Amino acid sequence: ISWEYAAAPESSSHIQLKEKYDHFINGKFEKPSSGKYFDAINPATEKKIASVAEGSKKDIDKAVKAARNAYDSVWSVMPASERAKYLFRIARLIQEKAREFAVIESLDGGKPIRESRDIDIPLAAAHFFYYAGWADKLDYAFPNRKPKSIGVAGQIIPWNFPLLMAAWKIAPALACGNTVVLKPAETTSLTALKLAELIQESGLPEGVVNIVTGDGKVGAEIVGHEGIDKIAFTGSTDVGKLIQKTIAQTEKKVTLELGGKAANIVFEDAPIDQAIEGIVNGIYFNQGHVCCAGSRLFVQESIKDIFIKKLQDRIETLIVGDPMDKNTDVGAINSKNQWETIQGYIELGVKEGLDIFQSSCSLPKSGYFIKPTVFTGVAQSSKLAKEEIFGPVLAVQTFRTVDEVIEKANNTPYGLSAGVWTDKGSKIFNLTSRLRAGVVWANTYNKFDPTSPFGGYKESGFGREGGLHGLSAYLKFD
Ligand code: TXE
Repeated sequence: ISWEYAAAPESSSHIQLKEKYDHFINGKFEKPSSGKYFDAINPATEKKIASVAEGSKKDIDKAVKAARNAYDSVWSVMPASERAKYLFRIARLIQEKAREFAVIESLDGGKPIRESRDIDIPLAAAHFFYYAGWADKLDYAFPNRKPKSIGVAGQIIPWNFPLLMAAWKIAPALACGNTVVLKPAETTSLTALKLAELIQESGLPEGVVNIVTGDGKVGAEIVGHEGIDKIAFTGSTDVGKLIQKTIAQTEKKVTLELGGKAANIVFEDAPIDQAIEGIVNGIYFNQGHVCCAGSRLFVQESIKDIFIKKLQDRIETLIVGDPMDKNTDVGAINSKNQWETIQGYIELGVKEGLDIFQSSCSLPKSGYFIKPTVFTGVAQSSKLAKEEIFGPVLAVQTFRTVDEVIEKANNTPYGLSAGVWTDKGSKIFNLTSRLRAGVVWANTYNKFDPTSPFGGYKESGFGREGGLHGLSAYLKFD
């Protein structure tokens, strides 16, 4: 199947998808031992775009064996400066193939090509570059602590940033001298397998990275496998809790990056137009499929009416539709399942009698699309204020005082991120120390960088990814 890359300046270039995608085990593409494949669906068209290998216990056994062997015989004993060279090489190969990655990411997952092209793919390369730089400096990063690799890491990733999450997981693990068995999410396997092609091209020793595709059952096989020393998981809080229970009976180490329900707080002294952009980006970036999405807007009562009016006007300008069009702001919802979940929350809000605003744009006839949606007058007790929707749905509440908004913002089982919009630096410092969130952005939102640690409190999980902190998740110390 070939695709026109509508977004590229050189619009004539074609991207070729494979008909069948196999596992990547011990440096080779391997057919699934079950012989079974599942469909990769383009959520913007609802059409099948490829077949993907369905993993099983046998495949995980093979992958873990390969990873263990590579760990013992090559990777853990290789000079760190040599390991770094492979990571640099992979980073450069991602850059070289950036356009191809961007197209596949948007076809497979529904995100606007502008985001895949400008955010997901460059950031994935940046993570490999960043952690390549650390590989031979671990003793300096952790002085007097004698950092050592852990062994084989089992990594389970979600569908909202498929290649980027693979990079977040693989790059620090490898830099620290571990080997990897990674499972992409079942709705977005293709860019991880494209990455496998580059890994092969980079000459990375066989078995250092293994990628097995499939659903949650395959993920559970990784979690329960005796040959794995560390689990890194990003996904739903429910599955995260399940994993923690399983791991509790074992010696395995674990890091969990789970859901969120971030508060984005706008004070009356905020730069209003800048704040509107931040709120829109906070909740409609990647269709709201973002663990740190600013899904709760707290606006100070004195500016509520003007702010909501401006917000609605801005939402009307968002272009919703074909992810492959470079002008698109909001693409397709990642899967039918997720579309139904989000639709269920919208119906619930309507049933609760909340004020709903939806952009008046028209949606494509096929594909899983949802209009950018805002609910106002949402009570703290509403499910829309409490539960992670993971879609383009914003719940608006108001506040009068700093203490009130801190109390409301922290009144959630989650604690991943928050945003503060104000002209007063003192207010920013006050809020950032009192908000129970792993990341607090001030007068900006959704800014990611490989040098910054990312992770949450409470039911948003534990452990940090990114920066120096991201290294310690893949090391043991004396
Ligand atoms: O997540 P799952 P789903 C939240 C978001 C979303 C909801 C459900 O609210 O609406 O979760 O999404 C693998 N053992 N987030 O159902 O099931 C699975 O195959 C081991 C937030 O897609 O958690 C996939 O690779 N692995 C989140 C990965 O876990 C298992 C991103 C995530 O899927 C497993 C995604 C099991 N028992 C969803 N069951 C974020 N924090 O960014 C499933 N998996």
